[in-house]
Amino acid sequence: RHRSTVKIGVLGVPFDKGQPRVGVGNGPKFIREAGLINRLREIHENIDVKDYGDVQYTIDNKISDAIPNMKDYEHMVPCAERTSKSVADIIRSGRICLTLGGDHSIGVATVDGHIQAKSENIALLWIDAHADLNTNKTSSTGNTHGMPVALLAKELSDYWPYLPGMDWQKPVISIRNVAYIGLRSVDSFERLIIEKLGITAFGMEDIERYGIDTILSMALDKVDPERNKSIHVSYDIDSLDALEAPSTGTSVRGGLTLREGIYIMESIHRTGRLGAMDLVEVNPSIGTERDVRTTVEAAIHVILAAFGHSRRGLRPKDSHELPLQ
Ligand code: 4U7
Ligand code: MN
Ligand code: MN
Ligand code: MN
Repeated sequence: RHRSTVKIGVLGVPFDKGQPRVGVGNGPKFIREAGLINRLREIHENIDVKDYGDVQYTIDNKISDAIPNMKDYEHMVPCAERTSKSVADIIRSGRICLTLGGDHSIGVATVDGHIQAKSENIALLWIDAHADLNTNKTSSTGNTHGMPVALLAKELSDYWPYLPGMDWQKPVISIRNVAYIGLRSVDSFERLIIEKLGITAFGMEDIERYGIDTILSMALDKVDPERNKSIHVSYDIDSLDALEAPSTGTSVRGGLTLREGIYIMESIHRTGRLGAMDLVEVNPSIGTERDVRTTVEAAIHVILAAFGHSRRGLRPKDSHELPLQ
């Protein structure tokens, strides 16, 4: 009985220009400093982790102020292009790509990179309090961390103006391959789009009614009915209740418990088909020192579950050496 090797590539994207609050760019640093890499290696003996460091980008002056109501677009574009390339390279090298954000605008890039590497056969689980489904026309904030799913969805491409510098971002995903879990703060235009396109969306009231295990199989039945796709989990820490993850920019009460949040990733791990995971929106500049620790630890628990950490404990390597009769 041997565990199969789990190969992981960790990528930091210290990007904070998709939303107004400083600090979210330090998410990767705080998560690493809490010992992420070694704690991944401790999951079991067949874990192979490589840290690829942080994505660097230089701002593109040619496209400044190009798009109305998309703040700091000239930052988002080059960062996304670099991130997509790195994610694709990591997945092509045979590793599951774990991307640490940064704000959720980087989700455009990570999902794009995954699609590039796996030639489109992916299912996307968007674990979030929010739908991140605004276009520049519907957004009330102009913050691009509320737009990544709208940028990715084929069905919404007609609602966007031409996006200079984003020509690399294709093919995009069909919204039929996307499922939301954890929604509880959806803007009215987002709701309209969800209903009009029949997007698979499970809010907190659905989790209340059916339980997280049933919700997960319902979600996979929709986006991965043959159970053969590479799964991308884009995990916004604000999907967790504000008590579990206080240090985040757009926290909403009444969210997932940490137990539900961990269970989601344990289940996805058991499919054996996790291809990439993003853990975004941890902002160490929000809240007290204790809030930050709570939030970072929640993020780490969710990540460890994704790569096979078992709450039952590890079996000993040599059970015949047990000091028991
Ligand atoms: B996050 C919001 F208006 N919908 O578009 C917007 F409420 O990545 C919030 O999920 C977006 O944290 C939240 O700005 C983006 C707002
Ligand atoms: Mn989000
Ligand atoms: Mn969110
Ligand atoms: Mn947020």
